[in-house]
Amino acid sequence: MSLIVALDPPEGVEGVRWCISLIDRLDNVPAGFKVGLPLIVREGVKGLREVVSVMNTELVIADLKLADIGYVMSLVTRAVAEAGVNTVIAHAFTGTEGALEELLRVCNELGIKLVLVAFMSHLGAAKVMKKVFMDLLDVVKEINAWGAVLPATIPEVVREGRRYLGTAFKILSPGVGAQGAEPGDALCAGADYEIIGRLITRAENPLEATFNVIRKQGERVRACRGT
Ligand code: BMP
Repeated sequence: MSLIVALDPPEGVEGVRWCISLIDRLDNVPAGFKVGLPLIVREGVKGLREVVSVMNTELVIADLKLADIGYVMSLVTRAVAEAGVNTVIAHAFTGTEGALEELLRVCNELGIKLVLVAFMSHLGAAKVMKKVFMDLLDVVKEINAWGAVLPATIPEVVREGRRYLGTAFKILSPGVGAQGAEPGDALCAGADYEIIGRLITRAENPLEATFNVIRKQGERVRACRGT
């Protein structure tokens, strides 16, 4: 299973209820759920805990996009760990000494997987991140993160990331659906998971949309691998 569903409650809904209702409807079919600031800022760690308590997936990701000194990132991580998440996302660009090294120590202590953003999926990211992409991949390697976020919208970046990182790291790729990539694009380029939000969460029938995505991923992967 290569699908992670991003639960970003839209404006005007009650965040906890919105997330729980989707988790319920999706019946733990995806490999994981990712929640982030749109839920946590509005509902706090207490709301996060409520949402996490109904998940029964392999990956329970807090997408905090941490980018601070190690001390502060560690404080935040300890707070969300208490809600039961097993994976945290931080930015790679803060570097190792004084930042990610310390965060990794805390993640290891708490049994949390650390995923680092090495390239983003929106248009403007390419302009800046292209220049430092290899350096960010070096940070992923140096920290020995569990995985890296690389964009489904730019499959060459995923391909290059996979070549450089080898198979010891997971690649998680957002950008499918609302941002333009097709299900399976990133998997064909070497990603382990595609992170998908609105294509599923805003569908009239989210479970049916999930099965459609899984079917398309399978078709695309079979076509690109010639199997
Ligand atoms: P959607 O499929 O609705 O576009 O959602 C994508 C999800 O992936 C969002 O939760 C967003 O925060 C996340 N994401 C992204 O879109 N691009 C990135 O480069 C990194 C992300 O984490």
